[in-house]
Amino acid sequence: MAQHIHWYPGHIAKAEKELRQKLSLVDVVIEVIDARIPYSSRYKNIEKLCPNKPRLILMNKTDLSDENYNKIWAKIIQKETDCKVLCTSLNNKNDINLITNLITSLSEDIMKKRLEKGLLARPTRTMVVGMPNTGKSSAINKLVKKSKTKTGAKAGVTRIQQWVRINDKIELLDTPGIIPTVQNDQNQAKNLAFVNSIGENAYDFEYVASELLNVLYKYYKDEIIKYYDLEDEPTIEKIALAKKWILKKEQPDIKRTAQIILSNFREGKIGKFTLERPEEYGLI
Ligand SMILES: Nc1nc2c(ncn2[C@@H]2O[C@H](COP(=O)(O)OP(=O)(O)O)[C@@H](O)[C@H]2O)c(=O)[nH]1
Ligand SMILES: [Mg+2]
Repeated sequence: MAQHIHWYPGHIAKAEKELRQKLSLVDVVIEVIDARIPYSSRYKNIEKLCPNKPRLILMNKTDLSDENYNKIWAKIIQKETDCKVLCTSLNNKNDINLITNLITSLSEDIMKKRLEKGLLARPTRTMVVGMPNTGKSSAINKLVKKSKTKTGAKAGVTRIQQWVRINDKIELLDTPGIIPTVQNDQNQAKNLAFVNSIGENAYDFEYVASELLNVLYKYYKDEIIKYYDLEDEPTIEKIALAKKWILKKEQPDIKRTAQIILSNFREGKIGKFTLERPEEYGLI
């Protein structure tokens, strides 16, 4: 099986350029990361793409992550980035007012400076950025639901992008900024593959599923063993046999089992898991 996740480095420069352009249009950036992989789902270059711009970090999908680690990671990221970090689960009920109030307060200085320079008062402009599948569209939909008023294309903005008025103080770009998940870090690539943030053509299911089993066995041994009725360390083959996912002649159906393991994890069926620990990265 292919033990590697493939990258397409040509895309990164173009994606970064587009992202930088979009970011230049806004006052406050909303960055969405995945609470199950809080380290790997952050784009370490974002600060360079929008220097000195206030950012609100939504650590999303906390309904799928380990609640013992949500606060710990939020605190670490807040300290490291000097940005406000909010734990969210955007497909559940969420206090959107909390997000809009934070955006308004993060832009206070910028708005004050505009007035001091003699510029006209205007709503705070914001946009959502993040890696694929972190919940960017969900965030936009939730914010937009409050008000459906599109304020029309502005000069310098591609036609397909629209500003949506969220309230009397905030305008949101209705398309997200997609952070390229293209870096030469296999550990990060694996973590992103676990949470379905990387195109499925880039990797082998069997490889990614067996790596996921290793991580789950390391951090959530009892849960993973119990869920698949195992006795000891999980492998795809053992799970296939235990669950009777077999082909002709009693052969374990490895391919199908690998896919099921990945889906079970991604849907939170096995448990609420956080796959990264601060100490792995020397952060504690
Ligand atoms: N469980 C859970 N699923 C979420 C959450 N936020 C988004 N999703 C789901 O994750 C998937 C990707 O979300 P989407 O907003 O399309 O992500 P995008 O690719 O960043 O725009 C969708 O199936 C969403 O329903 C969350 O907080 N919890
Ligand atoms: Mg989307």
